[in-house]
Amino acid sequence: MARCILHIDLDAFFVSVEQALNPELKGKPVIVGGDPQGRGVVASASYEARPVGIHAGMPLSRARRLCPQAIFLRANFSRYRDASYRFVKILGDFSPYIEPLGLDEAYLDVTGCEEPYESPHQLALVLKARVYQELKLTASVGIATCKVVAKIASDLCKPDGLLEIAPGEEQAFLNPLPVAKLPGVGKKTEQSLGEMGITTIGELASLPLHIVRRSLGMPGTALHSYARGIDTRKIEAPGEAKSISQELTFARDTLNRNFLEANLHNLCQEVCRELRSQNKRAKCVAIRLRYADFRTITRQVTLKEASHVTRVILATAQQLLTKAMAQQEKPIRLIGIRVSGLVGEEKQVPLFNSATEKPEHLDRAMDTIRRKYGPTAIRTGNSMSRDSSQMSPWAEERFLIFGSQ
Ligand code: DCP
Ligand code: CA
Repeated sequence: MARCILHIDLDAFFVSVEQALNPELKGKPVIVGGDPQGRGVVASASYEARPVGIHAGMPLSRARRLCPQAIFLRANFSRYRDASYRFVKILGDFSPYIEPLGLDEAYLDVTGCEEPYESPHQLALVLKARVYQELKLTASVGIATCKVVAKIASDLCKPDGLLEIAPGEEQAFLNPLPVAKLPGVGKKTEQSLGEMGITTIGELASLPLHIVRRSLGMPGTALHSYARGIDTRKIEAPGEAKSISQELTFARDTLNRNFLEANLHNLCQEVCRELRSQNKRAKCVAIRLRYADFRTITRQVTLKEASHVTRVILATAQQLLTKAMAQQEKPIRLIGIRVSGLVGEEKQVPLFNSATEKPEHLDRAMDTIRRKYGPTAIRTGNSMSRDSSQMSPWAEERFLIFGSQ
């Protein structure tokens, strides 16, 4: 029996969450990113802002020039995480086979889950309606017999669309589309294929496999199958996060030690809060520094005992920062922290360890308060100085990255 896969992607996610919370923003060009005067980039743009060419990843300064009347908002990650959680929960009412990708998209295998719906199409309509009723967010949905076709379909019908590719129609659907629509085809692959005179998915599909392999190497095999509408990948439940990281790009390059430490403190707090909410501890702590010339270094150490205590992780990160700054005196553009070697609570450090227990209780109490009243409700020690006016670091902030990077 043919499988029935849905790919569901929320439209203009960060912006739509802001619009759902403040309806005055609806129907207007809205851009979520960092400070438009600074060096941040566009994270999400409303569809009203897109006709002039604004897209994710574009420097905010350029977006401001292209669309001066746009409303610029800073990203509020806890809101997006909350919406994402509720989105995935709704999906769970339609099928247990969910594979979330990032915060705002997921595959759903609904093979055999049609009951009580007349068809996958009707199921998708009900799903879209629920997402809208409960979250005030629109979703675009692709329906197909495999992941790659469902994903391309949802992309093509954005925003607020629904596109079903019937079994057997995959190749005809894909043939005329540009190769760049295939997930995995980036600028470089597009260029390599272009040099071979291949611009559409159909042209790629009709090439003999060994020619594709010669040009693109091993990844060419999968791309060649996808181009022919063949994709046997199953829906995979999200794996355990292998690392948690967060980083920050400054508005101005800096060598100011206090400023760097204050930001490191904030990043550590975020990462440790996430560790605790996942009931995990980390064995390895790494910092990442990007210098003004974009050279990027990573320094890592392994802890004697896995920890999720902010004070412990921060002390380690500070040592790494001290060492790195002693070796290199160039102004810094970006600072990041990553914890990895994650272990579950059952493998925790000895009970009644008075050295770690108190800070841990304090951390947990602070997590509760921040969850209730927002991230700025409490500041401790060094993290306070991040607010001081000569240190306005906020330019670009990516959300917490869970994964194996
Ligand atoms: N995002 C980001 N930086 C990027 C790309 C995306 O911070 N360079 C964040 C903001 C987006 C969210 O991830 O809202 C989802 O990314 P999408 O690529 O799905 O973009 P949108 O949901 O904003 O728009 P679309 O309607 O095209 O899906
Ligand atoms: Ca999206």
